[in-house]
Amino acid sequence: MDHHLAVPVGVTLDRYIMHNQNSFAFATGELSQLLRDIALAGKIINREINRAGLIDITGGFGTNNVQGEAQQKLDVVANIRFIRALINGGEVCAIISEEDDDIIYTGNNNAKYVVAMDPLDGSSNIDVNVSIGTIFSIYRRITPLGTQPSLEDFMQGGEEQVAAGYILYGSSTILVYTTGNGVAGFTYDSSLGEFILSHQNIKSPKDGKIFSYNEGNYNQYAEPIKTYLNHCRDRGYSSRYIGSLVADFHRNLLKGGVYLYPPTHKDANGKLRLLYECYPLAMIAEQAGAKASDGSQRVLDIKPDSLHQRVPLYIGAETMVKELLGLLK
Ligand code: P6P
Repeated sequence: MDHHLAVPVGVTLDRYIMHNQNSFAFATGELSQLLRDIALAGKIINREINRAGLIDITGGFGTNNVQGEAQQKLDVVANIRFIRALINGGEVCAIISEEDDDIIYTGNNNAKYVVAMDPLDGSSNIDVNVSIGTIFSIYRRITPLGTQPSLEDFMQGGEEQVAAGYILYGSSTILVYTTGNGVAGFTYDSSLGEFILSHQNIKSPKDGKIFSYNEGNYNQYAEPIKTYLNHCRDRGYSSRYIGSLVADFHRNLLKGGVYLYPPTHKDANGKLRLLYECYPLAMIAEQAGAKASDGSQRVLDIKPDSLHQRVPLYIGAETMVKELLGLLK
């Protein structure tokens, strides 16, 4: 049965999760609780973001993250909030985060799940009030319950994700996730403090007329990429690039479009991170009928080899990605 259609829009995330409780992914309730914990952290971050300008936490923190990028205070706040919510929720035994070099052990060694996350992607956009997002990916651990989790729990590959999602803090705040049975979207109603089901079963258009990439990198791209981009221009497609991955991805998911982050001189494997950006968005894309590739294979088929590895990303409408891949062959 397609659970999504059985649950009317307007219900809360909690009710939606309870309705799906009997599906395999939620069988014993821990994943349900984990999703609630993520939603709670999202509500807290949403509040921090909305008042950031008022209590001066938007500026740089003077520290750098593992990527060598200046940490915006909200980066640090978001990372702490998510880690704390996951530790307190008790369902997660280990976490990797864009903001931390090494695995974060929660001490809940009897917990079944591990989480890979980018707590606040696009944080350089905070000071200029551009939409930013949280991206998360959930795996069932493969190390024995009760033992210390390890790297292998995170190196299972994209196909092993049990859930993936993002929270977009934009003109409204929306949580979008999948557990492998389609994609649902929940819009935050701050007057209720609830995420409300607003997008029952997101299906991305098979084709589109929007292409998203950093024009400033154009001259660094391989010829087939340039050829594809010129096809888009010649057809009069709209070039839309917010410079905030979750915002660009979400717009293309709903409207139909393609986002490209090819290799550049600075980032020979592209800029985006496999474990907590590309894998989760690829799972969502495919569940919504779209596609995600690194230019030679499905993103979900890429074998991971390190926590913070980067891969090229071509993600969006099936027809657009297929045409691009045809040129890359
Ligand atoms: P560029 C933000 O730093 C980010 O990780 C994504 O959110 C965004 O899509 C991309 O990098 C923008 O990168 O090189 O175009 O500024």
